Amino acid sequence: QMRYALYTLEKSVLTCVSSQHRLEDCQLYLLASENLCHHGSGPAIRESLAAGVRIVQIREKELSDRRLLEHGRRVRKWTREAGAILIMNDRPDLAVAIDADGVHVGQDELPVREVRQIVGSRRFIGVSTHNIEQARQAVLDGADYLGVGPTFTTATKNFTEAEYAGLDFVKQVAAEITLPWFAIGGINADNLSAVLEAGATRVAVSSVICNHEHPGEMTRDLLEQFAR
Ligand code: 3NM
Repeated sequence: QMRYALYTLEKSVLTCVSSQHRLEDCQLYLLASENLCHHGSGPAIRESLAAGVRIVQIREKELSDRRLLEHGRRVRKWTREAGAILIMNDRPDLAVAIDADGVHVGQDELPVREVRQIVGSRRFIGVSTHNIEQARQAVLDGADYLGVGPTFTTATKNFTEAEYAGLDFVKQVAAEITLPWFAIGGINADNLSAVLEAGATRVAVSSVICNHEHPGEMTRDLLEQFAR
């Protein structure tokens, strides 16, 4: 019995360590929204997975629950086949229903503690942060990764003047936060190098890939910049 207890403990520690590594290794995070995509979010997701994206977020604010469930199950299949992490925006219940790897919440959504009760300890919880105090708090709350932004102005999400963060916030986070984090907001092929120079090692993008005529090409463009 003792040996069994040790075995299951070891197995859960190993699972935990290896899935954390999977997250750390991701450089480019795609947030996919149907209404941003030229040819629908399905093709954008599949093309970017084929081009090397290893983490995808379903970010749909307008689909009915039933449609979101169906869409989520399709994306779960594609991400699993590609060995990629799948995150559900804003909906811990649907993250569990489609067996996503995690859920992402903003500052006005459910706090990490409540989300953890729904999704359990094995799923990732990501938190959007817009200043260093929020970033520190998310770490204390037990988030698994952070969104850090908005780095540049973006039309994808509405921000107040006070929430605008910029490259200075990226630099602050780079200097003190050890949890995996993704710079986000208005990042494209032209400004990515400035974000990496500011200390980011991972970025999250939406429109630059979704809105591109050839999402796979833009994905490769961005990933090549990391390689350099
Ligand atoms: N969250 P794009 S910025 C969804 O700063 C989102 O927390 C942000 O889309 C944050 O790459 C953002 O098209 C929009 O600018 C990201």
